[in-house]
Amino acid sequence: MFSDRLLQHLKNARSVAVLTGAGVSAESGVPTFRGEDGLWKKFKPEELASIDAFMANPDLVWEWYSERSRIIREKAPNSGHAALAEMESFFPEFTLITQNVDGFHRRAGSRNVLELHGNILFSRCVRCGVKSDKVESGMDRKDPLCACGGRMRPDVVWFGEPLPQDVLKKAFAASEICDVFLSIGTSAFVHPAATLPVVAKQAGAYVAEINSERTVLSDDLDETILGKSGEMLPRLVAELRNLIDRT
Ligand code: BJW
Ligand code: ZN
Repeated sequence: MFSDRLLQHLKNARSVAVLTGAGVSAESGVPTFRGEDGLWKKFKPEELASIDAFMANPDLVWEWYSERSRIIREKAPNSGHAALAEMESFFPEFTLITQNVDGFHRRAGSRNVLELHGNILFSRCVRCGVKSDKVESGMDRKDPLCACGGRMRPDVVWFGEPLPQDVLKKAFAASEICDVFLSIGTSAFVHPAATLPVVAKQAGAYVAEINSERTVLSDDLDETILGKSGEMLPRLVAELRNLIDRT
């Protein structure tokens, strides 16, 4: 199932970095973006997930985000999230970098989490930048306003927008110094997130991918483990626990 190389690298690792994507939450019932049942099959990113779309039709964009945040509130983290939360305790340094906006990693108990693309359960003012967790106001009033009069928008990162710089800096730093890097449940299409496994590899880390299918990065990584993260991650954690207990 897992190569001896991966297990030995993990056993000896001091620092581990993990990048997760929508695939990790798929088994919780949260749709992914790409692929047959992906969100982008039904909705065009430029019509709903861009600042231009938002400014042109905030009601429509809020409707979409309110519905998605409602689904996320109703769903729960799965066994893959739980396994990653447990894995954090195995290593002196463990950084969980996620592209996901659902907040599931923290809900599952992970502590050192870097959210690259924001969090759908929060909103922020386009004018003064103040944040709010009252995303529900997006449902009560479709175009909620900040106290300063600016428009509140979902606190996520749309295409063409910069990622939060402090978070991105920490993600690059963790990727550069880690001994093992795991890329899990991401198509690796979106940058700069997809650059992180490459940065880790170039810096000498052992880089493995766990995904339902091969990705654009697979050929450049040390190994790809094909399977569902909700099944593979608990198995990997169980094997690691055994290895660590035996030493
Ligand atoms: C399973 C599974 C199971 C299923 N188990 N696996 C370099 C090269 C080319 C382009 C660029 C570049 N640098 C920047 C760009 C432009 C752009 C970009 O990357 N474009 C490419 C798509 C071509 N990037 C940006 O615009 C970024 N901003 C930026 O770079 O700013 C620069 C700047 C600086 C200064 C000033 C101004 C600008 C921003 C990117 C923002 C991405 N936002 C979104 C939406 C978030 C909000 C929302 O939720 O609505 O983030 S897009 C969407 O894609 C979302 C995701 O986080 C992201 C990644 O998707 P992910 O997670 O990989 O999901 P999927 O669906 O693609 O893949 C799931 C995978 O899981 C699949 O492989 C399945 O097989 C697998 N799977 N079930 C395991 N159970
Ligand atoms: Zn404001």
